[in-house]
Amino acid sequence: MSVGKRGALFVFEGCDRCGKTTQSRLLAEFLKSKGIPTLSMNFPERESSTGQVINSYLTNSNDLPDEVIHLMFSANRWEYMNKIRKELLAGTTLIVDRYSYSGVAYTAAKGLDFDWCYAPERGLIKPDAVFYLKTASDNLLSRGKYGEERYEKLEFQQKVAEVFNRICEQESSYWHQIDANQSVAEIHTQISGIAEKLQQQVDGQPLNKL
Ligand code: T5A
Ligand code: NA
Repeated sequence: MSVGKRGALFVFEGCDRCGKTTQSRLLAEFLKSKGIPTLSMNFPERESSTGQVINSYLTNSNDLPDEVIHLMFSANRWEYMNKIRKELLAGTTLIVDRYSYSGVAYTAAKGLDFDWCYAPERGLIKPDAVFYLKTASDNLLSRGKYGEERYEKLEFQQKVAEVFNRICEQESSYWHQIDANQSVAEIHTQISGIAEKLQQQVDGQPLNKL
């Protein structure tokens, strides 16, 4: 399938508090200021039918088997795949705060099999770049106490980070490891430089699948 002008799919990943939301917003503003049509999204998307179940799980108001919530997170992404494809092919660049890799990292950190965790993500649209905001988890404690949500505990975050590191090595062709300890401005400068360059390269390139 040949495509004309299409948008880029940029994803932010990392542990809780690493600065994804801050950097997603800055990158979106930057690209818009360059005249590039840009849309921001985040996963989990808590508004949809699966999103409401996920939200009550994360806020500890309902319990589900690990396998079930894993598949819910994945289904939540599948719910938005047609929209994502449509936007990209219409020339809109998407900036997505968390994606399949969070799905894999948070469930594998519980001890479930890595390949099993990846399986339901296969077939989703592959990002053009993943910006991995990396830092030792205890550095993030200085950003205020973790909140009340289910996964916001240091020991668990350290396990999550190990899985992210593994994925980063495995997917090194399009993962960009960024030192999350730098200032907000330094991180933004680094990411916007990479994104601007890649943005010019995606034209005419087909969408790939995970
Ligand atoms: N999850 C998610 C799964 O288990 N499976 C899945 O498939 C998916 C998609 C919800 C949870 O769901 C899990 C992972 C999560 O535990 P969420 O709704 O995306 O995920 O919520 P979070 O991503 O956890 O939001 P965070 O609280 O982690 O924050 P961000 O977006 O990483 O960080 P941000 O930008 O809000 O910054 C946090 C704080 O640090 C400061 C900011 O001002 C803010 O106070 N800050 C910095 N301070 C110093 N230096 C910097 N460079 C800074 N950058 C930001
Ligand atoms: Na959080």
